[in-house]
Amino acid sequence: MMDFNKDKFKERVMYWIDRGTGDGIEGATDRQTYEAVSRALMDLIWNNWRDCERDIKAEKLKRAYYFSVEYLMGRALGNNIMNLGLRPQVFEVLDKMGLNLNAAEDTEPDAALGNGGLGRLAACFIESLATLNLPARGYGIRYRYGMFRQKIVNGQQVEVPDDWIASGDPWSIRRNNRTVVVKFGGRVITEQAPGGKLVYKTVDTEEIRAVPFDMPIIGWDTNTVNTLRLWEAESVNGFNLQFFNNMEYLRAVESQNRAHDLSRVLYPNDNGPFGKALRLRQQYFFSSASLQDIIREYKRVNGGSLSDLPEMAVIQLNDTHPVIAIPELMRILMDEENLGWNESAEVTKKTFAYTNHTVLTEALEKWPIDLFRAEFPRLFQIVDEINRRFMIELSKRFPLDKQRHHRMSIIADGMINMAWLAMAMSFSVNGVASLHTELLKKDVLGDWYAIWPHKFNNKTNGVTQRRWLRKSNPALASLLDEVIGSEWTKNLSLIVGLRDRVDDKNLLNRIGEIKAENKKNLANTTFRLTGIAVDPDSLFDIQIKRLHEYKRQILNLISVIHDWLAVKNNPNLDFPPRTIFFGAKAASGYRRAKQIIHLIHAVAEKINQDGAGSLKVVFIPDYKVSVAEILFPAAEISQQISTAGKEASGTGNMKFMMNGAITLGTMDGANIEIVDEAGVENAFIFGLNSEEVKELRDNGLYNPGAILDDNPELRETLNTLVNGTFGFSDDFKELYNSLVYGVEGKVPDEYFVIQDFKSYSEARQLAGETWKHKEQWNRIALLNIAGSGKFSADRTVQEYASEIWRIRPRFQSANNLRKSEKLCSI
Ligand code: 26Q
Repeated sequence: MMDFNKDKFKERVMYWIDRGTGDGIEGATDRQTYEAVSRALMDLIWNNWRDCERDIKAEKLKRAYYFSVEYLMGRALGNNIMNLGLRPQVFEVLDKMGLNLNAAEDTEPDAALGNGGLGRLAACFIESLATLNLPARGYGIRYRYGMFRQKIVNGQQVEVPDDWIASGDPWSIRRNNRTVVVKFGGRVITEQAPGGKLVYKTVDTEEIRAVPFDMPIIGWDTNTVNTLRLWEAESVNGFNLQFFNNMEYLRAVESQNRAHDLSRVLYPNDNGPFGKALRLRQQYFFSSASLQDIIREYKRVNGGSLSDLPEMAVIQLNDTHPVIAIPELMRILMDEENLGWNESAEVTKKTFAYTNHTVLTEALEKWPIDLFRAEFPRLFQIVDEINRRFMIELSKRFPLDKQRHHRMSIIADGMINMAWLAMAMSFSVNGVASLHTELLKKDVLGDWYAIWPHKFNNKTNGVTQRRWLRKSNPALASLLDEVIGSEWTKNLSLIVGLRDRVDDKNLLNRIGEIKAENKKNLANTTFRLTGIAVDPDSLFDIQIKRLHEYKRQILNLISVIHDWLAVKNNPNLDFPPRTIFFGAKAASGYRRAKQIIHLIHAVAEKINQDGAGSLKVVFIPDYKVSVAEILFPAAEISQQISTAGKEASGTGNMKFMMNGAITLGTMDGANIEIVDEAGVENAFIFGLNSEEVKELRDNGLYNPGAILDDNPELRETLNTLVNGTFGFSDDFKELYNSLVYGVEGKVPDEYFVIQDFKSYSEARQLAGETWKHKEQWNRIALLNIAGSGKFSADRTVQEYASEIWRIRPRFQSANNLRKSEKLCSI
């Protein structure tokens, strides 16, 4: 595909090493090698990247713009080398130069510009978009500090700033020529234009400069290189010389600091709480900058009026975080482009599509009117007018239903409801798994479904098999290449071909051997990160995801305690050796989540030194993309145990599945579809389903006390939280109380931990029993791998492209086909 010349590449690497070290290759560190190779690759893709932009403009292709406050990218170098298909060549060149590619890759800090699922989904999507040659661009914020690094001190989480660009970032390019200005605050004045029309102007605003940094997004086996454009905030005025000369240094840089605050740091809470002005300012900062960028480009390509914008551009809003782009586009169209209200609203409604990622009501974004109006006075007027017109429509349709009017009002009780704003002004709304979309229609967005059912659609999430299978699990990837051919890398539906070989004992064996190797690898990493030696021959049972009560890490932990007690009381019990891995970050202000991390550590310490039943508990600190790439391939059990109805989709569940781990989970989110594809007999499913949960909740029928009366073993297990078994801590007492009595306002425990315990415990045990039979286990693993075809982000993105965005890939005309074969830059 790519015309790669080893000698030329070597020359480029030498050149960049020289520029980096100042004294040639001898003194080159791994980090300098990383930078040099990255820069040499940037040189290599440069022409393709530029041509990609040029072609899209020249052909006037409609483009999709993905607006997201989060992109959880992980490392770039290894992935880019792989997608270029150059791993062996680059390795060889470096090897001959005496440079170590693997060590160089390991110096790259993760680009962790996201919290969890939503941010990683955005990263998978843009990679798939490039691979599918779809004209698309991602927009977001270039946080100076990404997701905090997690240290564990005395068994508790401590957050450390993530200084990911301390040494620079060879993968992003500053584009000064595309700088824009974003305006905050001020006041609105109206003027009479010559024709008599009222014109709105916002004056006395605070101006911030937005500077874009572009990252190339390199597709697999294609010359398409798309762009992720991330904005950095700068002061328009630099610093104040007057103050400086007066030796008032802090005041001199005050406005500079205030500007930089906008892209200073990622908010590390992945489900509210809201109400922080800076967070809203961040959202506006990047939304406004991105819209200005899109419009500038649109005009350059199409000239003149913006009424045809929807023919060239569609904007996908990744949750409500960028929804402020909606009134901002209205403002630009009316106040700057002189379109009328109706036409502006038409254009806006054809431009935006909204993805919802949660049904948790506490996570639905609402902003206080006063805060919103102070920051964006003109946008507030526009939102108010959108709402006024919408309420008129609604009153026509439901004249007497005052309650409905209040429920659906975009502005109510002093707050602006961002999801309602998205519903009113976009043409599409989608959930991220089948159950989730159904719950949106029935529950969270039920009123909106009643008036606009046609806007609703489902797009079940997916993940990129390039990073999550080919790159992270090269041994399994090679086996797949051998058995079904390598096309699965681009077309994961072909992986079902593996099913034909389910009776091939030799193949099952090899799947087992690959897993064993990956487990050894994880055991080594675990020792390096924690000092804990785990038995690579034990069952590897893994739960890795953000720490949240609804994800029920504590259900897992209580079952661990339960098993530990059972073995202590009866040493003859035939439990298989088992290692339970946790990896999770808690939002800095989420007290209960931090208490759970504390408890996991206390339990791990006790159980690991006790050694009963060869049970081990490991908490992997600082769980992130690059560590996930080691965990998924080594997993045998995938824990997906959220309270049914709460996890919108999950995507880790898919990564586990394609790496041959077996799901131990509830009928929640995409687990349901995973079981559909793999067969229910090839997963360990337990617990209430979402309807049963709803029934118990609605009728107040959940009674943890009564369950404990019936289950003395469970009572004894829970008592260990308060009787000092793991030390005395108020944290553990509070956790105990929350499970048994619930908390004020929400009584009893709204996550039904005690309710699901028994069923979970049985499913866990069945999984352990099944695991003892290696061949049967490998068979189930194979059927999971073979069933994972649906969960490629390629499938998801293709659905977005054809059903929502109405965009087509490049290279459809003969003309373009020729271009796709064009050579690379060096
Ligand atoms: C919003 C405003 C203020 C502060 C924080 C936030 C905020 C930040 C991140 C709210 C939510 C998030 C992230 C949510 C998230 O990751 N949701 C997950 O999305 C995945 C991809 O669709 C799903 O698979 C998961 O089920 C869902 O939990």
